[in-house]
Amino acid sequence: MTSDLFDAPELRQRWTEPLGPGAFVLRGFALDDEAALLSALDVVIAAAPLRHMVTPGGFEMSVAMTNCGRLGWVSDRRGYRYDEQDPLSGLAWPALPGVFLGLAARAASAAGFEGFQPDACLVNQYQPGTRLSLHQDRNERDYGAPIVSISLGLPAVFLFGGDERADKSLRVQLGHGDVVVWGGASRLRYHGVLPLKEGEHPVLGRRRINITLRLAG
Ligand code: MD6
Ligand code: FE
Repeated sequence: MTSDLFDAPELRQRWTEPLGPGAFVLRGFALDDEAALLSALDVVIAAAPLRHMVTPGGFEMSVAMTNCGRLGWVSDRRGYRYDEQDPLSGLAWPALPGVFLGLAARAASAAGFEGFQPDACLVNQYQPGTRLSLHQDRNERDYGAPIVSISLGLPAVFLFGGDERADKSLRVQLGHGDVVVWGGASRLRYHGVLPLKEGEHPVLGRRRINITLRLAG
């Protein structure tokens, strides 16, 4: 078998790995939607370009971000929050693509969360060297809804910690097409991403894209 054939999405395996209570990695879950996800992503980024936001402490984030959906996650000197407007344009964020919504609902359901209807979608772009420091996701209104996170492009090591910053972290490799669903008792666990290793992905090139879907408002 040639390596090309072996790498074909239809021949890659799908399986589920539990990460913790209410948290799962669905390996390869996004592969069937690869083409539609990538073209929807292009539409979103054309309307709301990726940009490096500034933390409340005044540091430029190494992750480049944009959003789609009714609410977008933003950071600036005033703090972190969800906003209905893109601060770059003053306009509403681009619509949440149907392919994102459908995949998010199916992934949530596969993890036991029925009827997931996100209103916020954050797109993160990592280049080699980019990292995301340990944090909790706590700007959402209702912690009862899960978060669905889609990884595309270069692989990354995701750190899945505990409820306290100092707790030991699990290291989870996330690759192209992997989906993490995370809610319930794991919803407020600390997490982050180690500096992305140098590499070239056959579809996305020298980068990793992570798409997180949430019910924020
Ligand atoms: C990332 N993800 O994988 C960053 N947060 O690029 C997150 O910060 C994240 O993947 C909450 C739930 C799932 C996530
Ligand atoms: Fe997060």
